Amino acid sequence: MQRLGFTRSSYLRDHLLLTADTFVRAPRPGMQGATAIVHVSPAVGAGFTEYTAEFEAGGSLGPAAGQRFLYVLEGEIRLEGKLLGPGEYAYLTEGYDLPIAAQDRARAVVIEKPYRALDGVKLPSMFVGDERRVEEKPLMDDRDLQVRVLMPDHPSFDFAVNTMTYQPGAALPMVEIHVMEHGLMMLAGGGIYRLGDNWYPVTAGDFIWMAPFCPQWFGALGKTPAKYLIYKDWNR
Ligand code: UGY
Ligand code: MN
Repeated sequence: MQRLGFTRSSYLRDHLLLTADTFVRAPRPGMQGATAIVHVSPAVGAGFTEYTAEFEAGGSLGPAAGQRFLYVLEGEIRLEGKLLGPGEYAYLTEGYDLPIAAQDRARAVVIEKPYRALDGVKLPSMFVGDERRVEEKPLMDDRDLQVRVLMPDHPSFDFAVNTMTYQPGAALPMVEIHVMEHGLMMLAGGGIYRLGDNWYPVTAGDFIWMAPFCPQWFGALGKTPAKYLIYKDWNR
């Protein structure tokens, strides 16, 4: 559809909103039968890379730029003989080089980050998980805003990935301003995201990057819950 130059996508110094109409697909080195929509990378000053990988049947990923976290959106991904379906995820250590391939067509969010070791702290190990088995915890006692922490709470890990689910009308209790940066994929529903001094309508399929100290707030709108997958640098 001709949109006469209009888009909700926006790129400012401390945040980036990318909507599906502006996605550009290109393979990452080593991908076979797969392509990537790179949402954020060190090219904008981020400390990590996040992309959506779109696989054809049998398609596979190439080597990672550091550690890798993979969250399946659609279809099934095979890894070490296990099949990961929607809501399942894997954390892979730096240098992990076993095949990661799709059964049929599939889509996954992939986060890659060079590892920052801490003196005296043991290196992390790879693991797989299932979001549905992770206990929900209310954010600051708000039962309408539930958080699931997908990575172990241990200093070996230098980043965190959570899902946050907002009932319609639920909102972050404060405007957050913090040193951590975020990569955020809207998985369901929508609402209004405040980023810096701008308020954006956002919906499932949108991606947001927030630089360190970017003022941020979200309120869920509509009749179904809003949910996002959110990365932050952590423990360093
Ligand atoms: O974990 C976080 O910093 C989270 N509450 N931020 C956000 O949802 N924008
Ligand atoms: Mn935050």
